[in-house]
Amino acid sequence: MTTNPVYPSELDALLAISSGLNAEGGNERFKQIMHQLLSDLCHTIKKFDITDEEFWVAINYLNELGERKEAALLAAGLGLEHYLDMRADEKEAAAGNTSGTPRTIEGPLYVANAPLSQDFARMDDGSEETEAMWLHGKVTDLQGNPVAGAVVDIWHANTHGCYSFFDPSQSEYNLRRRVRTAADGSYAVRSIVPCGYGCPPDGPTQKLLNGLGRHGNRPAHIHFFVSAPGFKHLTTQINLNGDQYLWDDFAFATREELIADPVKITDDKLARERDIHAPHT
Ligand code: MBD
Ligand code: FE
Repeated sequence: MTTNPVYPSELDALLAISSGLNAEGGNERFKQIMHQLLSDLCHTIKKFDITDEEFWVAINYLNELGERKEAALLAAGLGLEHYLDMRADEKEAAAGNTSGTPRTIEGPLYVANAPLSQDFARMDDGSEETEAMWLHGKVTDLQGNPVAGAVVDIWHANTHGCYSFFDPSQSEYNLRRRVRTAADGSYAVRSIVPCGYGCPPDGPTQKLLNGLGRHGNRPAHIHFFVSAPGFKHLTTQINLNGDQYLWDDFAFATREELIADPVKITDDKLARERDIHAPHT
C-alpha cells in the first residue's frame, strides 16, 4: 500500500480509507462514527501492545456474543445502556424538566404485544405456587391529573429470575401484561413475587464479567413501559427493597425514587379484598 501524501501517517491513511471518508457512497455520519471508533481501537491496540492472539480472542468473542444473542445483555452490563439514561436525564434537566417518574433501562428481555386488558390483569399463569404480588398505581400527568386510557406494559421474571420467551419452560407471555388505566388513571395487577436475574453462567457476558472480577446479578425488579397519546413514552422499573443486589445491580438500573417497599399482607380478609378484581382464568 502506498501512503497518500495528504495523510500525516500510514495509520491516518488506513483509518480514513477503511472508514470510507473519501468514498462516494455511504452515510456521512456513519463514516465519521466508524472513523472515530476504528481510531480509538487502533490506539488501544497500540497502547496495550495487543498481541495477535489477544486480537483473535476478541474477534471470536464477538461471534460468540452474536451466536448467544447477548450483545444487548453485555451493553447493559457494561453500563452503556445506563449511560443513555444519564444522557437523557442531562438533557431533561437542561430543558428544566426534573419532575415525573424517573426513567431507567429497558434491558434486553422485553417482548411486545403482551395481552391487553382494562384496569386489571392477572400476570402469572398459575404454574408457580409462590407468594402472590399485587401491584397497583395511578398514572398521572406532572400536575397530578389522572391519565385515563394510558397503557401500562409490565414484564418481570419468575421465581428463578427467568423471563417467558427466553425461558422455554414458561408459557407464552407469562408475567407479561398490558393494562389500560381506568378513568381515575389507576391500574392493578396480580402476579407473583419475582426473583433477581443472573446472567447465563456459561454465556459470553458472564465470561467477560468474570475477567473484570464482577458478578452478573440484578436485584428483583419489575419493568414498566407507560404510554398515552400526547405524552412521552416512559421506560422504567421498580426494585423490591431488601434485595441483596439492590445497590449492586450489574446493569446499574437502580434509582432511589424507584425502590418499592413491599407490604406483606398477612390478613386473610385484606388479601381477599385485594383479590376482588382478580377473576379466575
Ligand atoms: C434483565 O432482566 C434486565 O432487566 C437487564 C437490564 C439485563 C438483564 C436482565
Ligand atoms: Fe429485567
